[in-house]
Amino acid sequence: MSRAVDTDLPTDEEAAARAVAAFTDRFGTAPEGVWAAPGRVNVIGEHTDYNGGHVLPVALPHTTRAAVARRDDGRLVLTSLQHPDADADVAVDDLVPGTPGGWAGYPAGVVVQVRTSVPGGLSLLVDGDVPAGAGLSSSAALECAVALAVSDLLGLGLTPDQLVDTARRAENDFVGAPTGILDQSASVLCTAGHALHLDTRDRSSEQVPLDLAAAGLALLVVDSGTTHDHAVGGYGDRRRECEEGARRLGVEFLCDVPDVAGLAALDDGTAEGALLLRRARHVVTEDARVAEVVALLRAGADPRDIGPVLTAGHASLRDDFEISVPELDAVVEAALDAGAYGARMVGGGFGGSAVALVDAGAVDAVSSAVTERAGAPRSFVVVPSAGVRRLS
Ligand code: GAF
Repeated sequence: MSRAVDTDLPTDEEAAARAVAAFTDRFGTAPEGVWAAPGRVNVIGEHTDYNGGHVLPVALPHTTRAAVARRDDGRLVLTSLQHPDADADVAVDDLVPGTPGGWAGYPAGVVVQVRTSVPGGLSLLVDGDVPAGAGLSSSAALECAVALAVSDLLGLGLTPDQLVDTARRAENDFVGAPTGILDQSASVLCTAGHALHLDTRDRSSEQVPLDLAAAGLALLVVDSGTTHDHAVGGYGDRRRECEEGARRLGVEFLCDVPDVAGLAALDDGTAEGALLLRRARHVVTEDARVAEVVALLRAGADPRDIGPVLTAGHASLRDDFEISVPELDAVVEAALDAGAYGARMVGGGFGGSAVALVDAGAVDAVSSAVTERAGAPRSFVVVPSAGVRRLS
């Protein structure tokens, strides 16, 4: 049976001490500080963030930590406790998109943007517990921890929106994944006990209280065990399809279209028109689902009522956006059959995780069901947690 709660997550103090010890062991001196940023899970609002729409993520209790110190030899030396055989050591002046690659590309993509401020270079040790490749934003957590680290250490004073943009550019321009701002915004802006209601067009946001435990509920995250990679594959295809749909409709973003009826012009009798209509229908209905969930939560409704909206979101991602996989569909079905009020895949798609809204007393039963029926290796209850921060 999979473990339903990650009881082995370190406290911030424990995480900082472990990073300081590992950094000192590796580099022979203590770091100048340790910074942490969380992964995220999105309650609702997938693939709306590059379509001028809304999202509603919560930060995970799982974080990525960066222990950092300045150097004087002009090099960027990167080491990770999770990738012990993949250190990177490169002159700051030699950083170019794609080099270094792999996990080191994410911190390097942040550092390259501030390289005129770090002529001496940096030593950076990474530690963390955000599951990688599980659709829970381990890459954004790494980028955001490093973005706040360089901002603090180099006295850059980046605002929260500037941290988000710095982290996002690392992903888009250095790693080459054409993502929106959902993940980095969640990692920077989320607060404990709340979901972040973000308008990705004007960047206005609202902290929506989310105390599921008080209602006897739990939000269970289920890692399907299938991994994804947004730098390759279908994510970029979906983004291009959405942009083409908006172009044909004469709008800047698909979320400018108020309802599904406004998409009718996409259906021009061709297979491509029908495909663009399905993609756009997901985006427009998903943005409406964010509004529906936020309205229910604001009105103090029974949070069980958001369950069917989550399940409708899964059907839309599966049938219209076509980014689910059989493993995720199986997790959702198993969770619903085991009594979940709602369930859906989360994140960019083509693998990763799902969420299920369940009675607190049913967490073990639903965890067992998704493991036994869908082969999901891991599930845990999310407590909405804090965003990026300095630990020491
Ligand atoms: C990935 C991307 F990084 C986000 O920007 C967002 O588009 C998400 O997929 C889908 O909602 O996590």
